[in-house]
Amino acid sequence: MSRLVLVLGDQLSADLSSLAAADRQHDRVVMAEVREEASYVPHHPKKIIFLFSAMRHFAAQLREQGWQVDYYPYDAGLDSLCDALQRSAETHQVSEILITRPGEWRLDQQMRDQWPTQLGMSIRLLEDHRFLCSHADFRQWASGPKQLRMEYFYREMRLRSGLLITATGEPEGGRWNYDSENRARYDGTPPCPAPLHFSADPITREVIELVKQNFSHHFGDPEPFVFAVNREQAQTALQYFIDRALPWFGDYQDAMSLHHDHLFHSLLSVYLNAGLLLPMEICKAAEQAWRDGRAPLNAVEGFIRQILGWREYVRGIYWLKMPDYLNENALGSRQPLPALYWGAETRMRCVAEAVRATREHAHAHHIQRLMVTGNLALLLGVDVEQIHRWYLAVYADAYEWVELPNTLGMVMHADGGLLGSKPYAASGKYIQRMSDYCNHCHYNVATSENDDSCPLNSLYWHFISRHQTRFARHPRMAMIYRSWEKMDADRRRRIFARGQWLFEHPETL
Ligand code: FAD
Ligand code: DLZ
Repeated sequence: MSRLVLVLGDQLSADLSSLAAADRQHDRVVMAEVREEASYVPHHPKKIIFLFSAMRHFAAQLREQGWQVDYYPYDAGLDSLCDALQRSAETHQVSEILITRPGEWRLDQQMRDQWPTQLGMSIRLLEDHRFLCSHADFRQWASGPKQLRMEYFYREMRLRSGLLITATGEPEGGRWNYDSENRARYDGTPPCPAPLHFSADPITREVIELVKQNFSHHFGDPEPFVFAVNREQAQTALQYFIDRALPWFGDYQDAMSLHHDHLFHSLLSVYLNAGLLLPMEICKAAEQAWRDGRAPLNAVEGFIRQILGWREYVRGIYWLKMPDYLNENALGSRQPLPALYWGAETRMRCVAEAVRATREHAHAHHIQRLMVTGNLALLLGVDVEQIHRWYLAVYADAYEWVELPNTLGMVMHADGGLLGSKPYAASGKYIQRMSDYCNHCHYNVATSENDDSCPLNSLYWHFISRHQTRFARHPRMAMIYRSWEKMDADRRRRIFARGQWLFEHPETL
């Protein structure tokens, strides 16, 4: 009797707990490209190409290491991962199934509630040790403070990991957080590194054809496909980032540019989330660059905070709050997702650029996701489930455990302030300050009430006004409400009227 080890598409790590618990002489690995996973949202073609190719490369690597691998390509026609296990169990004497716990609640439930009956055998779910904070540790931390805040979680993670901590247990440089130094606008210097491109090998080329045949109806360009698809290439991408972009990551973290889609961002999330890289190795590589004098502290701290802090924090919140989290909608946002998110023409330059980058790269950087497409969705009151499914579909790094708290919590304030104490609502002034988009836009960012005024300005005040009862007494928003109240009543009426019209007619944006 052997055991089956199911390895999911985002579990491509050699030291995965399920592989560590198995015996390569007797047990069999199962990997499968299946309809259910490839279609639960219309994933960007580049995301599917990346995952199928990386899965095939990983399976080949496991075989080289002596594992028996049952690999079911998409053409095998399997509907679900459970069907793949069934297929392998039919041809081999199987006693048990080992699986490292999946990242998404949806699959975790299926594995616990449905699969054991369907398969007629027990499933052993193992912890995913690739994360730096376990579910149990996060739950314990969350049971302490009255208000959950990422900053305090992050400090604890710094102390636990020893990253950027002195011998006496203090934060390096004397401060925990250098965010205030990380808000520069980018004016073209220093030059951004050219994005690193990997050329497609025969495995990837075959997958590109498969995806073009089967998923051409999904939003997004399948080619050019330039991602790393195995661990070695992902490590090259990490080194490239550390050498060429990390020194400026902090300064330009919040900047946006018409001419540079990626600026100094790492583009590592897609590899990290699939398991080709591990969070601690990335953080240690960044810390070492600082210790060697190759990158400044504000950059390295800012970068480590994203991975050790935000990434672990949103995962903790997801597992703490699911499944109810999915249904939260504190601001009652129910407007349909405008067609411009799927590429329909818009005269808003910032939005057009973010959607174009998304279509071309299956990537947009954090500020584009948060302050452009996210801010617009918040101001327009877009239905939370629709915008969640959009973010889950269009980015190559998107998995529900990381995407949902960012969308529902950080962007839409649908959890009532759990992830961020106040909404990230912003007018066009923010975009103007952090980018060069407004100088090349149809709309006028200096006004709010005219036909050609920046829609974000009118919609911002519309948002402020329609949520007055909820936010007017919020200590960090009181000043905004005072400005709104101080405005001339006629002007206020005109701005609100334009906001209302845009709210009802987003197709005109
Ligand atoms: P960098 O800017 O180089 O940051 C370094 C790393 O930090 C990233 O690779 C990522 O692992 C981590 N990180 C940074 N910010 C966050 C964050 N807010 N939450 C979690 N990890 C973070 N990230 C995903 O990995 N998958 C998603 O599906 C996803 N959806 C998002 C949806 C919305 C609405 C928003 C606002 C953010 C989302 N993010 C998501 C977070 C962030 O935008 C991406 O991690 C980042 O843009 C990836 O590009 P990068 O690797 O160049 O990141
Ligand atoms: C995202 C994805 C896609 C598109 N396809 C597959 C697949 O065919 N087989 C597979 O094992 N995993 C795939 N994945 C990743 C899973 O959806 C992911 O493992 C779960 O959502 C848990 O995070």
